[in-house]
Amino acid sequence: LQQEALGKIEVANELKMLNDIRVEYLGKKGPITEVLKGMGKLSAEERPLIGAIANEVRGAIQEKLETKMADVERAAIEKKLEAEAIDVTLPGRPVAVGNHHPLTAVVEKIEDFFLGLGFEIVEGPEVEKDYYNFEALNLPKGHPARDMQDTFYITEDMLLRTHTSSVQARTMELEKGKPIKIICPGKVYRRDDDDATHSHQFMQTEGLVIEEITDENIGMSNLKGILDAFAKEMFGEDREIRLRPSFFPFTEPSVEIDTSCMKCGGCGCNICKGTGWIEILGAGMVHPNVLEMAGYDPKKYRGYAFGIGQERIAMLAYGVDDIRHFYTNDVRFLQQFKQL
Ligand code: FA5
Repeated sequence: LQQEALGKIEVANELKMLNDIRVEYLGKKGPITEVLKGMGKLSAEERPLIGAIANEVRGAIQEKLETKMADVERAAIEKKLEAEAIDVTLPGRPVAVGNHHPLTAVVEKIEDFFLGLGFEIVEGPEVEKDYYNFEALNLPKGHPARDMQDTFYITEDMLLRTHTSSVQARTMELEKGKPIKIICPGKVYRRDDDDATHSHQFMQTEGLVIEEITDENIGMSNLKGILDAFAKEMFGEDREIRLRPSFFPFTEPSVEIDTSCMKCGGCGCNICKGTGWIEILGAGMVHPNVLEMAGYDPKKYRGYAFGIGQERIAMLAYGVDDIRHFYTNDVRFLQQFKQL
């Protein structure tokens, strides 16, 4: 019996086979258990003799089974390790790394420039009260100049802000009578038809400086100087700006500022439509009515404000000829800005 069991164990090469052998020879219904069960029927002389033999056979089978099981398990683990082995000499798969969106890069550049001049950054809500977007900026309900900014209304008194000038109004109300020197970057919304230079959602950076009137009054010359330095910082030393008289109800006088087109230099491109100039911002001296509404005495304070169109700046800085590229998330477009 022992020889037979050991022979079977020898050729078994799977755990299941070994387990079957264990049940067959050592299980409850196996021959050794049978022998041990029948011990009572044996004589007193035979009992220790047969008992010793049965135990020896059981011990031998058990020992052989355990060693073989350990061997089979080890072999299985080795096989698995071999199959799952990692070849550390293989070159790694490249990880796709993203990069800054060109608009983010421009916002950061604009912020850096103005922070360097002592401006602080202030933010305001995109869902805005009609009051801060229009009324506090000298644009009462029904004012015809509201048509200049076609508006997404949410209710009669709530809207998606059409410009970051709303943050001007909020800050002035908050600071009441104190000097202010801030920029406010953020998203704005207008019911404009999308084309190469217009988007229904775009970004602006507002600037507002208010100072007490002294002998060294701040005026249009400060505004021009700061924005000229800004254009040179963004587009290079040879960039020029020009001021065109314009109208905004919240500034007097008002100007629109163009910068010379870096792409075509005036000979004709999609960005400047062949004029050689592209409008980048609106600006002016803060209207006395706006100062007064926010609690500033216009005889004691004056200030200037500007609203920069960020996409236009990015288009000029990176030679992008269609504003819609910024919002379509085409990876081929975005990957061109890896250096930013
Ligand atoms: C304004 O929004 C005024 N709030 C700017 C201002 C601020 C004037 C403070 C005086 C004092 P305007 O509507 O012109 O002005 O817009 C300012 C800039 O935003 C434009 O010069 C242009 O660069 C950009 N812009 C306007 N409309 C769009 C549009 N639909 N898509 C992309 N950029 C736009």
